[in-house]
Order: sequence, then C-alpha cells, then structure tokens
Amino acid sequence: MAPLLTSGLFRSDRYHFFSVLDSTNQQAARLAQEGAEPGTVVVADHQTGGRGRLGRPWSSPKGLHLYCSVVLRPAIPPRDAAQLTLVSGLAVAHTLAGIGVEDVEIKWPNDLLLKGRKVAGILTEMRTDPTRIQYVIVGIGLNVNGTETDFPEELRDKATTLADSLRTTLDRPWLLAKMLAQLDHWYGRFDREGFGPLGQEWLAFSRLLGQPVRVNMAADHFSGQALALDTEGCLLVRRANGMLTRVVAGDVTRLGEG
Ligand code: BT5
Repeated sequence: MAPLLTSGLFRSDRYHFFSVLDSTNQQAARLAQEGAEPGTVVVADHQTGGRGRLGRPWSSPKGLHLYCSVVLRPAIPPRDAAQLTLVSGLAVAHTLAGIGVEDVEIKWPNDLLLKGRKVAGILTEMRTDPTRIQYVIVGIGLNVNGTETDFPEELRDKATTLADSLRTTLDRPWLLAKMLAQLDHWYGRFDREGFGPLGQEWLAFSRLLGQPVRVNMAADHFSGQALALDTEGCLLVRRANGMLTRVVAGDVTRLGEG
C-alpha cells in the first residue's frame, strides 16, 4: 500500500492521555478554549460522561476501547463543519480496512458499522464567532476489544467490537497511531481539495444510495429513497411524493434495519 501523505498535524507534545475523564470532547473543548493548537489530541481509557449526538450516552467502559478527541481550527465557514464528521468517518473507515477488517460501512452521517452493528461513532462539536469557527472538536469512539457482553444490555444486539470481527485482541496505542495517521491524511486532503472529491471516496464505504430510507430530523421525519451525496456532504432524499429533500443533519436508517 502507498505510504500515507501526512502533514504533521499531530505531534506527540500535543497528546493528552487520561485514565479517566468525563468526556474527551469536553476536555478537548476546555483545552481549545485555553488556546490549544490544532492537532491537540485527548485520549481517555474510560469516560464517565461519554456522549453522542443530542446528549445520548456513549458507553465507555474502562480498558477496552478508544475514546479520542481532536482539536481543529479549520478555515471553513461554520455551515461546512459537518463535513468534518464525514471526513473523519472516512479516516476511521480506512483505518479499519487497513488492518484487515472486512465490510466496513459508513452510515450517514456519523456511524461506522460492521455487519449492521455499530463499531464506532463520531461527535463533532464547535464554537463559533458569528462568521468564523473558533475551534472544532471531533470526538471518535471506537469499540476495540472485548465482546458484546461487555456492553450494557440495551446495546448488545446493536454494537460490536473490532476484536469480535478480527478474532484477536488489538493493541490500542498501535491502533490510535494508525487512526491519527489516517485523520492527518484526510484532513490534509479536505484542507487542500475541499469536500467535493472526498465525497466520492466516502461513497465507497456507504450503502445508502438507491436504498429506501427512513429520515429522522429534528422537526420532520419521513421515508424516501437516498439519491446522492451533494458536494457539501448533505444527503439528497426523494420522498414518496416526489419532493427532493436535502438532509443536513439527522438520523438516516435503511428501511428494514433497526
Ligand atoms: C455517536 O452519537 O455515535 C457519537 C459518539 C461519539 C463518542 C466519542 S467517544 C470520544 C468522544 N467523547 C465523547 O464524549 N464522545 C466522543 P449518536 O449517533 O448519537 O449515537 C449514540 C447511540 O449509539 C446511543 O444512543 C446508543 O444507541 C449507541 N451507543 C452508545 N454507546 C455505544 C458504543 N460504545 N458502541 C456502539 N453503539 C453505542
């Protein structure tokens, strides 16, 4: 495989490791507010308040998985920040494919699935001035070791781990290094090329297009057919009545799935 083009975004003097934190996103935001450089990385072995979107909890047991947040200060308008979720998903998908995990699927916008079960999730948060991003925090939770019995009851038929798929225990620092190299590479491309060309790369890991889907947005929910990813990373869905809807944020599930 060709070596990854990286820009040196991540430097070991900007890594912050903790045995326990409320949430790595929270800690990264605290550091960003104190002026932390882009490329600052926060990692914890355990989170007591790990969270997903809309305040949902992220199961974060000790000693098993990766909980990692990155501080970025991209020169993009705030409305484009959601593209960083897709770019990060692409980086995580390549990390998994690169270590031999088969059938990696990205589910728009922020889930990574193996055989229909969630192996990773991404939470992108930001602080902005009226027109400018002060910082973006990209938080990645990746289920690495252990099996489904290590998850709380309600997640056992929805979540999975890399160890389950590869039938071996993985070294988390090794995996983290691989993931940061991929993030560096894909953030670099995003910076230079914008989201447009990366959308095609992203689609290679997605099985949404052409499929019947259910869309849940904050103020609306409907069924339709996923038609395309636009150049800004939004999903275009045609409703049963023919109307085309651009989904900027929400949950999209292929019909027939949970
Ligand atoms: C996400 O939210 O998928 C984003 C998760 C981001 C977690 C990372 S860990 C490092 C950083 N620090 C944080 O505090 N957060 C980030 P969402 O799409 O809203 O999905 C949340 C849903 O996923 C929950 O409601 C559960 O159904 C499910 N879930 C919770 N924990 C899980 C886990 N460990 N593995 C798989 N699914 C999980």
